[in-house]
Amino acid sequence: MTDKEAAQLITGAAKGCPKECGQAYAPVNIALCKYWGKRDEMLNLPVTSSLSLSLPELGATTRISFREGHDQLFLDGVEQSRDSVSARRVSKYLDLFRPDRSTFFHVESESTVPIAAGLASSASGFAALALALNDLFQWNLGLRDLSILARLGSGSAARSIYTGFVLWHAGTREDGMDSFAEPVDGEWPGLCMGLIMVSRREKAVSSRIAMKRTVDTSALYRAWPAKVESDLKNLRQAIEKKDFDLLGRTAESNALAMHATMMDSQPPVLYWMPETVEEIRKIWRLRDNGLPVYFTMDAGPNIKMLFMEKDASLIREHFPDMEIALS
Ligand code: 2P0
Repeated sequence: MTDKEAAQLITGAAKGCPKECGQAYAPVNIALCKYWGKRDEMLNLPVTSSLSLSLPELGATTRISFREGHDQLFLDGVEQSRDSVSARRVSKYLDLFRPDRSTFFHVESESTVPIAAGLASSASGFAALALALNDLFQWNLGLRDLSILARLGSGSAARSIYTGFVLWHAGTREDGMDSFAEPVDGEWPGLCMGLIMVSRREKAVSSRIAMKRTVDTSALYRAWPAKVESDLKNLRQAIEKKDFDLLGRTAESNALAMHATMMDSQPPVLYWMPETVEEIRKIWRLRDNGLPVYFTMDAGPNIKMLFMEKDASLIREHFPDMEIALS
């Protein structure tokens, strides 16, 4: 099945009279058990399930309306040239939803996170775009369908449809209709995530390319599905029992294993910078001294620390530049 057929399967039955402008907000999400590797590249179907935590304060607000001639994309108030990577990627996604070939869109998106700095800006961006399209066309789709539509733009966007803990089911169907995200029950007051920005520069290798290279060339990747299965079990148990050490330990180990598979690829992918290693060693030192703090990392050099609110002031003393993203 193509991505266009998948989109039509979902939106085809939806009736509604388009509005002048659609608008939506979607949060960033940080995976505690990562999505790394696809079983279908066109549909962004993952090899494994994944589990994330949304950061409600960080995200993208997107407005979309109709226009003539060609698509127009503004990111944080700046018009993107039509042949830029971002404009081409958005237009390709909008192709899935054009009622006819002469319908074009004006899209404006404001993000509270730096684009392509390993902070999952494509996840909130495509989730907000899918939700804004639903508003524009007045499809009134359910969240499960919207999660599938968001996935067609970027895999991790499937999870940014929700707040809180979110599980994205890998699914087994070839058409991907069972590969959507759902919220996981479990409020966790006091759970904090702090960001350490090692670099705001755009990464040299996109996660899409790094993921494919890992699947194609890493022998270590063969162990990844079993690792994910066990980590998901532990994370669900940690969320249910509010076992912070189990949550932190599992998330940290999952991120390190993902990076190990990248480093094992040919040619190798290494997102870490010297400061990344310094900060990791600092976190481990603090933990050895009894401070419960863990980290996770995505496809970039930046670090997301996990800790409890009761320890926040101590953590801030050690990491004065930390930005608190969830508390
Ligand atoms: C994640 N990442 O679970 C993992 C961990 C990066 C590291 O999902 O090709 O931008 O658009 O489906 O979603 C980043 O990959 O990739 C990602 P596409 P995406 O958050």
